[in-house]
Amino acid sequence: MRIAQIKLKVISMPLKSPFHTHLGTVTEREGIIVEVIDSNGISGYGEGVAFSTPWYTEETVKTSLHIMSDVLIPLLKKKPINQPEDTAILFQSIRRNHMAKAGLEMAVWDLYAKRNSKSLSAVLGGTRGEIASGVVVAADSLISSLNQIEKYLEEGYRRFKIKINPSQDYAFLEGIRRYYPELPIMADANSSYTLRDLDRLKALDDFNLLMIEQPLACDDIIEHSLLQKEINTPICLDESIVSFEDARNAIELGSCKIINIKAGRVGGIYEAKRIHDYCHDKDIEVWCGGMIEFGISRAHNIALASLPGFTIPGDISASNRFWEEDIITPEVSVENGFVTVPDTPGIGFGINEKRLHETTMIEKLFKFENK
Ligand code: OSB
Ligand code: MG
Repeated sequence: MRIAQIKLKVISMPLKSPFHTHLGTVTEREGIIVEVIDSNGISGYGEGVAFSTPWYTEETVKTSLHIMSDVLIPLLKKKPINQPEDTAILFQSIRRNHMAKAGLEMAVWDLYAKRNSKSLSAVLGGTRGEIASGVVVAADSLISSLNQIEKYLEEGYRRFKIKINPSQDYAFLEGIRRYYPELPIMADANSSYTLRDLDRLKALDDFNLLMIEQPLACDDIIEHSLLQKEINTPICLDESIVSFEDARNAIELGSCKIINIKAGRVGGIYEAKRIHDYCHDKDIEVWCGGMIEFGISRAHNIALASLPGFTIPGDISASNRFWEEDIITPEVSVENGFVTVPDTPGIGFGINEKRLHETTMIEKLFKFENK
C-alpha cells in the first residue's frame, strides 16, 4: 500500500438535543475526519473520536490533531504499510493517545478493504448481515426519558441504555419500570459511584437490568471485582478497558461479565479485534459501544459488530439519533430494530461532501514523498 496523501478535517456539528451525563452535557460535537489516499487515488476514511474536552478520556480534539499531525503521520511517512495490522504495530512505539491512533488506523483498514474490493466486514471476518440496534437515553428528567423511550421504541430499537448516577438512579429506574416492566434496559453510570455506594448499587438488582456499565472509576479494576461479587446485575466495563491487557486483567480478576468494545477507545480495529477474540475464547459477551459518532465511525462500528462475538445489541443507532444531517451517504438507518451490514467495498458508505464541507472548521493536508 503506498500512501500518497492524508487529509485531516476538524468538523463541528450541533446535536439534535443535549446529551446529559453526570460528567457534563454535550450539545456540540467536534471530530476529526481522516482521509488516507493511496497512489491510485483510492481513499480510506476514519474518524478521530476525542471530545472537545477530556471528560470521557484524557484526549481532546486538539491533542489528537497534534498527535496525528506531529507524531503519527510522520511515522507513517517513514515506514511502508503492507497490511492494516502494520499500522497498529507501528503506533505501539507511541504511548496511549488511542483515539488519535484509531482515527488513522481505521482509515487504513477502509483503504485496504477498498483496494481489495471487499467489505470491511468481510476483511475482519464478520459473520452477520445485520446488527441488532440499541439506543442511549441521556435525558435529565424522568418525563423526558419516558418520551425518548416511547419515540425510540416506535423507531424499532431493541435495547435501551439509561444514563444513571447517585442522584438519579433508584426512583428514576423505578419510574421507567412502572411504564415498561419488560423492556430490555441497561444502565450506564459513567464512573459516578464508589464502593461506599454499595447499598445503592445492590438495590438496583430490583430492576432486572441487562447490565450496569462502568459503575466505578476507570482505574477501579479491583473494586469492580469486589462489587461484582456483591451484586447480581452483570457489570460491563467501558472506560476501564483501553487495551487488550486491561480486558485480560478485568476478566481474570472477575471485574466484569461483559465488555463494551469501542475501537476508538482502544486504539483501533486491530486492538478491538484482539479483545473480541480473547473474550470470545473466554465466553465473555461483548457489544459495540458508541461515542456520539459521525457516520464514518458509525460505519466502522457496524463492520466490527458483524464479528461473531458481538452477541448483545450495542450503541449502534441511526445517524438521525444525533444528527440533522450526517456526513455519509446513505445515512445509517434502523429498520425493524436492525442495521444492515454493507457488502460493498470498505466501510460501504460514501461521503456527503456538501455536509462535510459545511461542517469543516480546520483542514490539513500531508503529502507523502513518492519514492
Ligand atoms: O459512556 O458509553 C458512554 C457517549 C460518549 C462518550 C461515552 C459514552 C457515550 C454514550 C453514547 O453512552 C452512546 C452512543 O453514541 O450512542
Ligand atoms: Mg459508557
